[in-house]
Amino acid sequence: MTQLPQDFLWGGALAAHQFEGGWNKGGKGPSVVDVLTAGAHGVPRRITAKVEPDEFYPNHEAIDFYTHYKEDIALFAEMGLKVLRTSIGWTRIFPKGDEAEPNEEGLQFYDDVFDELLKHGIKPVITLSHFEIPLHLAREYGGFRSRKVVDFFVRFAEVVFNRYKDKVEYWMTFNEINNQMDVSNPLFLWTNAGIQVEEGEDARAVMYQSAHHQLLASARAVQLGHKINPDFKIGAMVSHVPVYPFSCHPEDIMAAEIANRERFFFPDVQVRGKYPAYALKELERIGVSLPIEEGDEKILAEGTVDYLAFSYYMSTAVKHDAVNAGSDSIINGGLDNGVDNPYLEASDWGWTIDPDGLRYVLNTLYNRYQLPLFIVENGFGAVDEVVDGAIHDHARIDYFRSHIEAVKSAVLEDGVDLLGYTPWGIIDVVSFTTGEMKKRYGMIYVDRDNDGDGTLKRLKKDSFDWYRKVIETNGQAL
Ligand code: BGP
Repeated sequence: MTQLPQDFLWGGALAAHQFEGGWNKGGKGPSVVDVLTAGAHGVPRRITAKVEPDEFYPNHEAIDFYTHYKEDIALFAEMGLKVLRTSIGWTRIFPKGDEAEPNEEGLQFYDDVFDELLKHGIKPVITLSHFEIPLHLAREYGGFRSRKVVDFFVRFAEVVFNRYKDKVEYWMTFNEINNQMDVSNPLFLWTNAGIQVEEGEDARAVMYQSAHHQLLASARAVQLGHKINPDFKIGAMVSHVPVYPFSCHPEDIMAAEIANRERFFFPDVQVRGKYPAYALKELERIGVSLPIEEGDEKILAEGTVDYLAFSYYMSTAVKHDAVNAGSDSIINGGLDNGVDNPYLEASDWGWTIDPDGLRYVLNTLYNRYQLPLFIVENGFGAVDEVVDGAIHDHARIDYFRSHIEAVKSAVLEDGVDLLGYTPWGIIDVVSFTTGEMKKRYGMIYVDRDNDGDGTLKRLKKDSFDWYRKVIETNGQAL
């Protein structure tokens, strides 16, 4: 094979809460992200107690895809996308999460969006929850601390699987389910699992216990989906920031091995159907028991995923004797011994640029799990300038070129089975970690600034035509 497979799924990636807007339209209820304030360079986003804002929540309006979807999908089609990876806003379907019946207006919205995509030959690839747990389930039930939330998630999955069974083939259960392993950042447990850790609680214990419920929810959804449509491909989705040893010092190697468990714990269960030995040992050491009930192990064993999707943005490194040397907990994935890698350059937000890391990750994940992989996020967050109506985003094109080269090496030289590649934020969206519009990923520019001002006009960046040619030539013209 000298070329990527003809059916390689070139696409773009988005998440409902970061681009749809219309946060309370069409009967939609608030989700956990609807109470996240805007951040700014270096200032973390905060979780507020109220829903009705007296503070600015950038995702409430986002880029208003809710009313612009026809225009945006036409642009995606012009680019030649074969798939669009996005999510279903859980609270459009179940505004509070615990209702018996779904909200028809929310279901109709996704019918309209999926029909519009399919009309243009673009297949939707859908994440059930991309940081979108209903706020009511977080506030009233403590999110995935409660076993009841497993049933609410499965009910939501059942409704959308049935409704869209002829329109969607590829599904994922939870976006970046593993980033909550970084319990030092309160945002992740909140957006992944609907949990706020109380004073005096051991965050890691809380995380592991609720993770059991979330893993059950994922496994039950996989089983149910396969019953509803045996052709469904249902995947896990993880963030993979590989941790390199800083040197060949054996203790650095071991420090990296241990740190990488943060990345592997969730997919180890979702792919292999049981808890890995290192996690059971850690639980024993910290004196935590999981809320396992009769039958749970069988569900985990029988609800394994069909493929593994992941996001890749950067790599990091650890040094066994470094303590909190890392410059930022997000960048270093909450690793106490995270350090800067002197061989790599970084984006304006400090995310390292490491295309070889993508080839490394593709090999690591494929050899560990022997399942088809799907890169459902990869991209370069940068400030874009509009000059005479044009955006010359050459740094972004360079980033994609080098990463697609890495993809080709992994597939063509290493034999990795890869389903497709969907760059993150194909159109500018609200940044998740910072809450800014200024950190842009798109190949389509949206005129909206950090304060929410702007015409919302869409403009093609230079990367738009570049990527169109990449897709047209199946990755030959880079
Ligand atoms: C991933 C999320 C996305 C997205 C992306 C880029 O963690 O799945 O939702 O936002 O990262 O991150 P950011 O927007 O913070 O730059």
